[in-house]
Amino acid sequence: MRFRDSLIASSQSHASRIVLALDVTGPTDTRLARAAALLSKLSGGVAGVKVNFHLLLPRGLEGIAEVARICSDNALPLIADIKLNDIESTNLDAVEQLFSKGVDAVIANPFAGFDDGLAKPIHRARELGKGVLLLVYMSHAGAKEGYSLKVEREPLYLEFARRVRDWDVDGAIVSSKSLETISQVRKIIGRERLIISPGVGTQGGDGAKAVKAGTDFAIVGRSIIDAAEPLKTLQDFNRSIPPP
Ligand code: OMP
Repeated sequence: MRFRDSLIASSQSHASRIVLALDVTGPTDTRLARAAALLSKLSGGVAGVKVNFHLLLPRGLEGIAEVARICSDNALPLIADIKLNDIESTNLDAVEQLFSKGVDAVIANPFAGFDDGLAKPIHRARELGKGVLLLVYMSHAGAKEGYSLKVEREPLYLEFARRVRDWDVDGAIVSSKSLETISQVRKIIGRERLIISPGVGTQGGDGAKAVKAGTDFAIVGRSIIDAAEPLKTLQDFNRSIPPP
């Protein structure tokens, strides 16, 4: 089974389109425990989990292995948000380490290119039944300074969307706030690859509108994990963004 199929299956069995960004902050030696406590409350109502440097740095691979164990016990796919963007030998070593500790997919930057950049990590992921997601259009204000740059008279993100299709990775990360971009990317990558959209909630994106435009999954972090009642907030998101 490919990663994209396991995320869809998990989304259906948990009745949710939310990928929970476990971006826990606070003293670094408390973060893993806080992440575990959040997961024990929320795991039944999310499609998947994403970890970023907030958790990757303080406890390294051993910390991630623990998060991966909890995710796997709850049949939740785990994405490592490392925005991979280096030469092939470095990229390959990073994904081998993460995949060996139970991570199911990584986020990579298509700017690195295929030859001697992302080719081997993508092949390795497929061999192992793991996933790669490419950044196609980011959710912060400065995204337009890069992803909208005109190259041969068209914005760069259209080329990045074609890379998602041509490199046959699992999907695209596209801002939930750029509805027109979501529809354009959907047309390029087809139905069989995923669109996963960050920026819902705290950054101002609307998950339901993004889904209407073509998004499959909404990444939500602070709005849920920093809420006074994370479970109730998650349930509200699951009501407002209809599950598949
Ligand atoms: P919240 O803004 O708290 O919901 O968190 C969003 C999460 O998605 C963070 O982990 C970001 O690093 C990540 N993210 C974006 O916010 N924007 C992007 O364009 C891409 C990502 C990402 O790759 O996940």
